[in-house]
Amino acid sequence: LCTLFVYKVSTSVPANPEKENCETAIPKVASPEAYIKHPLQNKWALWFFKNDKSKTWQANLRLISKFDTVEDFWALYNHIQLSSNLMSGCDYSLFKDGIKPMWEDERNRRGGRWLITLSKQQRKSDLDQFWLETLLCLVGEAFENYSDDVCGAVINVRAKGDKIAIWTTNYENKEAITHIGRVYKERLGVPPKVIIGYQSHADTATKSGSTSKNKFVA
Ligand code: MGP
Repeated sequence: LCTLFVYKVSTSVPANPEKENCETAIPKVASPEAYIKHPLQNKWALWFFKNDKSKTWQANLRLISKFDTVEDFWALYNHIQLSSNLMSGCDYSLFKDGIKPMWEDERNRRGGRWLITLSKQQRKSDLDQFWLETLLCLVGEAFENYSDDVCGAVINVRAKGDKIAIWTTNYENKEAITHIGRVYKERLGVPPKVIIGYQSHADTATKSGSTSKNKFVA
């Protein structure tokens, strides 16, 4: 199999092989860096939601594609629209392969989310940067020992104010949730005096007003 990766740097025969140094006489083997894509710890799936009111919420959710290397992440990221260019009502979701970006998934059922709510002005100043940083936290496994608790992240583009959230698997895992919240807030550069909240999906799904109560804050 190794020979598959061996290639000749020069195919020309040296005029006087005796005088050539060894390096040019031996076919070069490319360094693995040159041809192996850099694997990510997890495989990820990017989903898109478009608000078509004639369809159910689930029917509006579409898988865009999956990736498991650094190179394929950037290829996909560079290929799609920035969130700030999407129509209001659209979402992107990035979830670990095998977890659907919905409350009903077995890995989300008992879970919740760290929610970043943005003002209307922040669409221009912060939205795309915050979402990219969120994606990098996920694919780069920024939450160390607690990365297993992470299911994915969602960005909601909304006229009333955009939202970004990291979804975790169990709202009872206090240690994991507080660690993830602390690191996430730091990575986004949210000032310490600005408080972010974590809510369970169960509360979000059954809320009557526009907000559900925080189980944790960071
Ligand atoms: P939303 O898209 O998460 O937020 O939920 P939005 O549009 O800002 O609305 P708000 O209620 O938070 O102010 C909008 C609606 O989409 C919900 O009320 C549900 O009807 C539906 N919905 C959202 N999610 C994440 C789910 C889900 O995971 N499963 C199902 N079945 N419906 C969902």
